[in-house]
Amino acid sequence: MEFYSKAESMSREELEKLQSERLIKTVRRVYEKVPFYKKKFDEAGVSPKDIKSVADLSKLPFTTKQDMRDNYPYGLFAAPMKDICRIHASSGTTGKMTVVGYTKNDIEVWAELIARCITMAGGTKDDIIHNAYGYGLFTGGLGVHYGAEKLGATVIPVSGGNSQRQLKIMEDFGSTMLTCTPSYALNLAETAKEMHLDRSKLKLKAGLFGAEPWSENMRRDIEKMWGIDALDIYGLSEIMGPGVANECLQKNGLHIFEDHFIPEIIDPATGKNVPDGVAGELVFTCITKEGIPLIRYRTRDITRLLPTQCACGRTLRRMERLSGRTDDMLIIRGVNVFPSEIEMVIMNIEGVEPHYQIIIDRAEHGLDELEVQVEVNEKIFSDEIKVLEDLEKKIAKEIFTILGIGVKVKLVEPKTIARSEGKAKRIIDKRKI
Ligand code: DLL
Repeated sequence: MEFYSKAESMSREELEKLQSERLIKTVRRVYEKVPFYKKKFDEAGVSPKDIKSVADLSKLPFTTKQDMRDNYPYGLFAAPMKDICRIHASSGTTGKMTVVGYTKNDIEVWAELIARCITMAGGTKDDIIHNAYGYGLFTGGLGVHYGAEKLGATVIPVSGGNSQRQLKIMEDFGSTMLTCTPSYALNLAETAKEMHLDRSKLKLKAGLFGAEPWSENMRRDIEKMWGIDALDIYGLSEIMGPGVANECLQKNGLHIFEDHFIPEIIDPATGKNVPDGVAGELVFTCITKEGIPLIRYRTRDITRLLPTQCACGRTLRRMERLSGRTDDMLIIRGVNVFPSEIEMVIMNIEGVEPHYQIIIDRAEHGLDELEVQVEVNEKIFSDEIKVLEDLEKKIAKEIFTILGIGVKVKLVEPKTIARSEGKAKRIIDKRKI
């Protein structure tokens, strides 16, 4: 089978050799060019000479989000500003923005990675890519844009928002692939339904959805609503943007572009590496970046590396769909839960719409309480109170059986929960801590 890059089917030995060469170069580069890394390595008692292969990776100290904040805006750049041709930043709900810079070569590599993602989803230069990720400081829009062009496909830089217009464009311009957040894909599908859009007029065949957590059940809903293959695309600004890992049509985990980023999974509490197959915090080391090559960056994302080979023939290791972020994990009366697990449960229940919100509050007795607000369809909502109450109980019972936590469930009218055009806000934390 032909892949976009020969790196996708390299033997483990070949790949590790390439990774080692690139790692050695990057470590030398950051040590020489970024005072922060020189200091950090010196303090950890490690010198670039100690890094001879990927096996030495764990000798290096971690980089954290706090390090990025402390060196805001350009302190971790390893290239002079005259060589930086683009800046992106993630807004960050807490604290300062995280700022990243790209050299011309970084942009070129990034475009190639996105071209590889699109190819994994079955896309070719014949595709018309409807790119509804936001354009701007967010990496989604421009990241996907350059990759689609690199592949030779046609890109429609529609960005987020104005759903009715999006659908008109999709129909008139013959879009074949949709790229946006999974929550916006649902939002668009809902608008299409309201507009009585005839789906047979659309040419859409696949979508690359990411930038926020979603579940297998959400995939099922999106695929059904659109009649397409819905694939998961992962990335983060600090490491590159979209295109750090992507699902192939096997839909069984995301292939990590290991020729550019070395993944590790660590126990977030101890910082120790865990074996493949065990869940923990995902850590990446950039080995080809010039602008801001981060070493052992703690993403705070939780996943595991899948130990088996993928049936598609790619040898790049896969990570499981993210289960959440360390900072999104809710601890409800001692039980750890991720919002995506709640999503998985509620979206398996008949009559429930894929729109929900989790509200955390601290009750008078001092314990945290969780309320799950879920939209139901018109038919159920207009039913008798008793039917609604029974459904609330059923959902709460299901959450208790599967996740072991007691929550309050509130069914709400169709369209009450705010629709997103980018990343959905699933959690509202009312606790005043
Ligand atoms: O969200 C980059 C991106 C754009 C990825 C478009 C995919 C598509 P940031 O704004 O820096 O970058 O946010 C990164 O979003 O650490 C994850 O917590 C989350 N995230 C990204 N992709 C996924 C995904 C972009 N496929 C943060 N599944 C990451 C779950 C995701 N969470």
